[in-house]
Amino acid sequence: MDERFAFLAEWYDPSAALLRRYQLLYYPKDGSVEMFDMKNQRTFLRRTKFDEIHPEDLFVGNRVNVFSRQLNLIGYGDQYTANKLGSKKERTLAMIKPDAVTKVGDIIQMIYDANLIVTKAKMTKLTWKQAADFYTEHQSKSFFNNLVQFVSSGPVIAMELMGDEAVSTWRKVLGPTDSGVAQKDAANSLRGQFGTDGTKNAGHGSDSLASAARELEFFFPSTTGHGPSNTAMYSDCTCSIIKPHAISEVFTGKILKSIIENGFEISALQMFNMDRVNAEEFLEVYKGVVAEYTEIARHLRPTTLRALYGKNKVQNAVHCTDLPEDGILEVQYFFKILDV
Ligand code: RTP
Ligand code: MG
Repeated sequence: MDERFAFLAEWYDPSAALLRRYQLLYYPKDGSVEMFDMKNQRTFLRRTKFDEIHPEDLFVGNRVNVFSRQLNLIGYGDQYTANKLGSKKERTLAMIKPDAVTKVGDIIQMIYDANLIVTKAKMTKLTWKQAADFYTEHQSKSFFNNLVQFVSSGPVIAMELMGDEAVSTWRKVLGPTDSGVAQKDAANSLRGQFGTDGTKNAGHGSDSLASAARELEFFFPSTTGHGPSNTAMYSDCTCSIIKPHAISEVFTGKILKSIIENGFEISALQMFNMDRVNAEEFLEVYKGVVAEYTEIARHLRPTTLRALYGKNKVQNAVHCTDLPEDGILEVQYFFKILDV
């Protein structure tokens, strides 16, 4: 029998307004998927080849797109799958500190190069009090005031990272706490490249699974409350959306780097999971607008984001606002309406 991995998956069906549960089977041999409707006890999707699923995306807690349905992988379907794919997966909290926020593109590339993936992301500016709460374990240290002052001095980008041994892997990417030491002993580490000294050291990483759980809850609360607010300004802005295919093809770092190198300031940044209803609502104004930009881009503007990272007219890597006056409206849609 072909090797197969089994998952319990949930999909929110907007037309019936309910959560449907499936068993999702994946066969690595030919990259095919099969779905079984748990409630009605019948096959929902016969075994079909589906190139857009990557084996490394298959673990509990992740979200995968199967034929336009966003499935939440909520459990392993059998012991074999849990042992093979689940045992070492962890989540950790990564934070880009104010001194390295403009390096977000390189940093996201380093995250993917370390075989971790970004499952949540949000730019925020912490108040003094929030930063002090976040670093409460260091309250009694001599560097506490400096640290809190620094971390609340400008925007930070908090991310949830997932992957094998995410806690220690991410700390390895960060390098030694003191940037001076990092420059000497680990020049390619994040702090070796982007840190300045012992306090201004570009990034933070949870130091244990317990800290990771607490720190993820701080930025991305699972139940009550909203967590620190986003940084959207709603003026002189436009809305850029990196599309799902570009994220799974690992272009996020390069795209962000290019946006910054072209002179833009990223004034707000967040990862959203859009359901079909939101996506249709957002794209309503574009109905009937024919855009063949990707092909045109490849010929006329070969260095543009769509020429470099787009595949076709739908999977064109990035959305950007068409009309200047819609920029603020689109930013509001994400950062006011969807960020609840
Ligand atoms: P982090 O918590 O930020 O990931 O860093 P870490 O585990 O490598 O280091 P930790 O001992 O937890 O210290 C937290 C942050 O405090 C600042 N610090 N300044 N000037 C100093 O002596 C000093 N020592 C630590 C750094 O920003 C460090 O990352
Ligand atoms: Mg620490």
